[in-house]
Amino acid sequence: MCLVNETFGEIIFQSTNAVKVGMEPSARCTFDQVQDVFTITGEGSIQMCIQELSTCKQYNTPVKIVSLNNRYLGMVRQWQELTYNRRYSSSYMDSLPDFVKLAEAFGHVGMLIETKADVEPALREAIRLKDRTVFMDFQTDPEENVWPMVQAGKGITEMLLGSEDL
Ligand SMILES: Cc1ncc(C[n+]2csc(CCOP(=O)(O)OP(=O)(O)O)c2C)c(N)n1
Ligand SMILES: [Mg+2]
Repeated sequence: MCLVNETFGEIIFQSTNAVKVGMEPSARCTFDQVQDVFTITGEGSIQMCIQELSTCKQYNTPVKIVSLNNRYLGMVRQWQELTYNRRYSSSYMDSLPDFVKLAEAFGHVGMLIETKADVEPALREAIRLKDRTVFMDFQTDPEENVWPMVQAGKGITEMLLGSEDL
């Protein structure tokens, strides 16, 4: 299994790159165990390269897209919550598409995952669908924060490990 993640990355590059890994035999050969290519993304990031669903169709690349959908540009929202007293601006996503229909419109499999109990079965089903690109729309907590973080202007030794450090 090859995992491509977006942490600290350039969010367009991340998902586009997953398609490339799925597509290129030479990239596959560098990891002889690569069978399933998963990309873990957010609903904001994936929309910056959603056209790659067409590339997946054209080149028949069975990428599995794990989209963690919190209905926010989460990293931006977190800073606005902690530093700007929840004055959310341009970080909420109140006009999201139906990602299942969107995936299906491109000729792929779309799944909506709304409960904890459905997480593992959805992942197993995606792995079972070997030759298909599968878009998994996982609904997550809109205000869950990511820790640790270093606030603007603070040093690395002032890192916040959780909300108890605020
Ligand atoms: C091309 C590009 N533009 C902007 C950013 C800044 N940025 C980092 S995370 C983020 C929000 C991502 O939102 P989403 O994909 O929904 O992920 P979440 O944080 O909600 O899990 C943005 C805009 C970036 N990393 N790359
Ligand atoms: Mg998000």
